[in-house]
Amino acid sequence: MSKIKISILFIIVLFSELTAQENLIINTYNRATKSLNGQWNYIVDPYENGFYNYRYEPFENQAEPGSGAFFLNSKPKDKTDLVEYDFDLTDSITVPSDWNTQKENLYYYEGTVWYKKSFNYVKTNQSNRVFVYFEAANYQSDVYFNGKKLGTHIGGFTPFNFEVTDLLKESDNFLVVKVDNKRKKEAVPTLNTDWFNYGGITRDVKLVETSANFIQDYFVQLNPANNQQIKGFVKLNGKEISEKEILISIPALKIKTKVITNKEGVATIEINSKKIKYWSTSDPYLYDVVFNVNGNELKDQIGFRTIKTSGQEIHLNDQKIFLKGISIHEESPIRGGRGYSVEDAQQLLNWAKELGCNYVRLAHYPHNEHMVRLADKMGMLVWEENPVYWTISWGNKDTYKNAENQLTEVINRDKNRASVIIWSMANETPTSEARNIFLTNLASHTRAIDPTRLISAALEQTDYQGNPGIRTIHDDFADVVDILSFNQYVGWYDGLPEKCGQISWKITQNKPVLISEFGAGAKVGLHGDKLTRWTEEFQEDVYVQTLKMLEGIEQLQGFSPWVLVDFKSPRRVLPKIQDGYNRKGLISEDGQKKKAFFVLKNFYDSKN
Ligand code: GCB
Repeated sequence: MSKIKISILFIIVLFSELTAQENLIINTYNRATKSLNGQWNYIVDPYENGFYNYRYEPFENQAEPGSGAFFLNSKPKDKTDLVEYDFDLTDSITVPSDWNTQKENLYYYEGTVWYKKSFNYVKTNQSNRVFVYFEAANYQSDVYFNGKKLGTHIGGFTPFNFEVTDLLKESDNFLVVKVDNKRKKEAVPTLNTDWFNYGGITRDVKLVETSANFIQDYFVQLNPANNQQIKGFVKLNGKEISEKEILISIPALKIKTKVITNKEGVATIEINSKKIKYWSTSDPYLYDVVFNVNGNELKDQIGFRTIKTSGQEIHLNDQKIFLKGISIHEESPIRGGRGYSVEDAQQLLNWAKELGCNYVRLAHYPHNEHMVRLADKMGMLVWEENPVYWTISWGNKDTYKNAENQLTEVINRDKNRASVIIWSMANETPTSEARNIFLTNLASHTRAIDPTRLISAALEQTDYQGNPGIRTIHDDFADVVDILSFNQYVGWYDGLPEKCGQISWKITQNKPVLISEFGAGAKVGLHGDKLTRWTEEFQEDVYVQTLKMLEGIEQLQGFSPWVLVDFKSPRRVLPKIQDGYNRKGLISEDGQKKKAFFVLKNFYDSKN
């Protein structure tokens, strides 16, 4: 066995015990919930004074934390008592939303902000259980409820929940969250990215009320090996979960079936039907799937399709498909800042549709659940991406664990969405043995938990045998992926647009090729000749030349140019042109379409 194989094995064994948040409740959209969105009190705490005492020991580790601990939401007991903070006298901030675009003085703030929400809550049934569920908060969240620590979550783009049943009162509950968006070298992503590090509780927060034993999770997808079989599992959470009967029905298929749980509360599902109408981009048909346990019902809207590669082709429902895509960052096209609402998702996907897309790359981190649910309804195929970007600390085992955890959380959340066809492990990561092991382990983990989708990563291209006129993909991870994707910027970072005409491609892997990025920057409304940087004409020419160049790649099965809309990035400082924005959008941040938009639209509209 080679050295690399031994170390891969070692890492697999080492990490097999480290799992993601095991109790993630999926499909909160169709459950009994109470929103905790709205106004929250907040304290900006750059010194983390509310977390550490003056000896720099966390208050939460002290037997008597004292009234300085912010999670206690302390109030003076009498007029002599010293308490140096008061959540209820502070300013308020809207949840969901980043703090940077809500509060002018927090625009570039990276650090800790404490959030507090007080509320009353009466359960509909005494025996029910209650969980607090966060769709996302960036980056680390320490969550406390009625003065007790519930737990910590790491990662800015995936959901997490904690049970509060035993701490919940009918009135005067207080939920305190310490959110810290400090960038760290060993984090995922790391210190260096080309996007804005929005901080805060950026997505919805809700209470989820469930029965004592409830359906926490399920996986219901078409069997990739048999398109007349719906396959997966359903999992209960509670004290009495073994040997339980769960009814599954799909009324439109006249299916009613029973499964029985094992000791872990899990039952496998295998439902055969010859009448399944397949979900597709032209007919995104979703079935109501209904689970029933002890009279408690949970519904979802699920599409059934297969996605596979065959040699150098991508097949949706056994038919070849060309992916007409665009890359998207999750910024609100309506108000700026981190996107969070259904309307934000709607606007972004409507633009993609107008561009003629059947596919979107959701870069560079998991987007809101609204996005993929909407994509399901609109028939838009989706690439979802883990924020393993550029120079991750490949040799650090906690970094690996963190990356695997974030990936597991998005897979858990979206594994029933027909639109999602690709899990992307990483973006533009420099090759090395440690990186290859890291990404290979992520890929094996992904295949183990979701065998129904394809794996990819945005790789980089290089000169073929030292010849800059011929480009190739020379990367060991290319052997692991199902779809060979890479970013390339000939005409922008790499010569001028005419250079596209001088490049040929020699791709040796027998796999479908999906170009994950190409593009050029342009300031909307800036016009000139096509050799003048930042003009719409320059960007337009890069698109014209690139599209011609890509015709020379035999295995090409689609692309997702960079990027739908101009987005904020602190790296982009050129006055009067960038002003803090990456200008490679086909649409400006205020919604104006640039000339290149129409070049791509014409290409997509004329392509089957
Ligand atoms: C890339 C990165 C993307 C950047 C883009 C650019 O290759 O993947 O995150 O924003 O280039 O504009 O340079």
